Amino acid sequence: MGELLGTDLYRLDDLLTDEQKLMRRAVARLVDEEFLPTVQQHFRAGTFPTELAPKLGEMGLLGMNLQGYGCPGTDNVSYGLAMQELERGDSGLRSFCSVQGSLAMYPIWAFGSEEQKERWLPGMAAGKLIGCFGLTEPDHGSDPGGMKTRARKDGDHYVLNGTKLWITNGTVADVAVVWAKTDEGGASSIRGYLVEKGMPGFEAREIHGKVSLRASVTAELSFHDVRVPATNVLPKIEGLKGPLMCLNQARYGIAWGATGAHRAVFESAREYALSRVQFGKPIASFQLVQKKLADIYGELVKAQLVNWRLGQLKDLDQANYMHISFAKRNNVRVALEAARVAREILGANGITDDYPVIRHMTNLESVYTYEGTDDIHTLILGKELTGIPAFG
Ligand code: TGC
Ligand code: FAD
Repeated sequence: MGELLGTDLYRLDDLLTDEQKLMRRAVARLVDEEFLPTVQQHFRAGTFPTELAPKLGEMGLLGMNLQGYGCPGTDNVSYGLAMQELERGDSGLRSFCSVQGSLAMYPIWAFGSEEQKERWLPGMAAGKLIGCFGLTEPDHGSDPGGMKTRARKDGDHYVLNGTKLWITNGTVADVAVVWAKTDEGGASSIRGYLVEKGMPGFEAREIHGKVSLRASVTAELSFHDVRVPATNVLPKIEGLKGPLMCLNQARYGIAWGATGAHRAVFESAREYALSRVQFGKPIASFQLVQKKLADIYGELVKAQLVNWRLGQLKDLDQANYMHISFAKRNNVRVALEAARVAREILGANGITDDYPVIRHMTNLESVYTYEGTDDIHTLILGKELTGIPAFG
């Protein structure tokens, strides 16, 4: 897992198959040759290179671990390795793929009708159609069960009203998977609705002013009496469990992705420490700097091992949401700390986007919050360890 580093001290790559290593190399090449040369420009402009979507599709990176309907159906370690490489580029790139594959394609794949799957999945896998996922609302983030968005049955349609906030890919999406309660109320009445671009009453507005995850589209979605045909309701799921099952898929990808950002800041700090001379020596020769590098690297190896075991469990269908919370919480936390320390090693250069470190650092602040905040994952673990839910 550390092949590109040239410092795979723990020989983690021995845990991978040749096929997994080849796939990782192909994704690394895409990131190095087609994404990294433009990331600074996109980060500054607050844009995402949507034109990369067909290329991501061609490489099988959209809905990668799903079977059929044009999806490659890879094992979960391969999926994780790909997310790691993408986030070595930028969290925005991994986010794009996570939302498309795990939050928009997965619910259609797992809970959709045959007609819905045929209609959406092949185009989404190819990157020709884009999806987004609307769960969070202005007044309900960590507690999505309290959502206010409502769907009222009216003949063979549902009439949707409400607002979803912080929606990745919101303004570029052809289809939004929107979670809403039916007018009967109660948690079990939460259903998923496929809201299509252009449906009257549906609007997506981009959110500006982000200082984090700038190379990613984030939007507010509003629904004013949007008439959604009953055939666009996901038939095979009801209740909060539906969106939470999608989050498990995406959180798994984030646990791997965070180690990509972690590796990028480690490599940048190591290279800088070896070339920056102060007091007549490279700063890498000072004990305090070596300690910082050793700490960053040690946590990286541990996070990668957690991911590898998690991937194994997931392939055996034995990973539950507690395992995924453990990995998301640990790996994002240590990546963020690594980015802060790496920033310190770069001195004043650490605050410019000419180096990748502060871009990753600010991105990781979003990753720390989305897909369940660090606090929420702590409480999920706490509940597992004590049997006592402490959410409310
Ligand atoms: P609670 O009563 O505990 O659970 C309701 C039902 O769901 C089941 N369940 C899960 N099932 C599958 N996976 C999980 N992770 C599950 N967690 C719970 C549970 O067993 C129960 O089932 P049943 O059959 O008994 O009904 O629900 P609660 O209301 O107390 O909430 C629990 C809590 C706080 C853990 C949950 O709501 C939560 O995870 N909150 C965080 C919200 C969140 O993560 N939002 C993310 C939005 S999407 C996003 O951020 C995308 S970023 C995209 C990007 O750019 O990468
Ligand atoms: P809140 O829930 O209001 O939390 C505020 C603070 O209170 C946090 O520190 C939290 O940990 C703490 N807190 C809350 N409850 C508890 C508790 N019980 N105990 C202790 N502390 C608590 N959502 C989507 O649906 N789709 C998307 O595509 C999407 N993309 C996103 C992209 C970005 C860049 C960002 C930043 C967010 C995105 N989100 C998306 C929303 C994200 O999932 C939420 O921001 C997240 O779930 C937290 O909700 P909140 O921001 O409302 O914070």
